[in-house]
Amino acid sequence: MLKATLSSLAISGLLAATAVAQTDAATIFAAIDTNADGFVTEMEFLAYNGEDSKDEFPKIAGDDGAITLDEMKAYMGEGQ
Ligand SMILES: [Ca+2]
Repeated sequence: MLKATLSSLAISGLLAATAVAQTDAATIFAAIDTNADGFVTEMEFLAYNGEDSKDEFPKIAGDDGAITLDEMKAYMGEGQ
């Protein structure tokens, strides 16, 4: 139940980010990082964004196979 709720938040957050690039990256990151270890794995990423986002994951994660908050911020244009 909690997972479904967080999923909705993450998806609407990412959609908002795409639309206006103003959404708080940390909020979205926390929602996607379900085990709160500070890394979003491909499994976590796809669980929240769907299989259609499979090509998107390596663009954000780079070569290490996990997305950090800094990578999320950079992707969302909050890299400063
Ligand atoms: Ca994680």
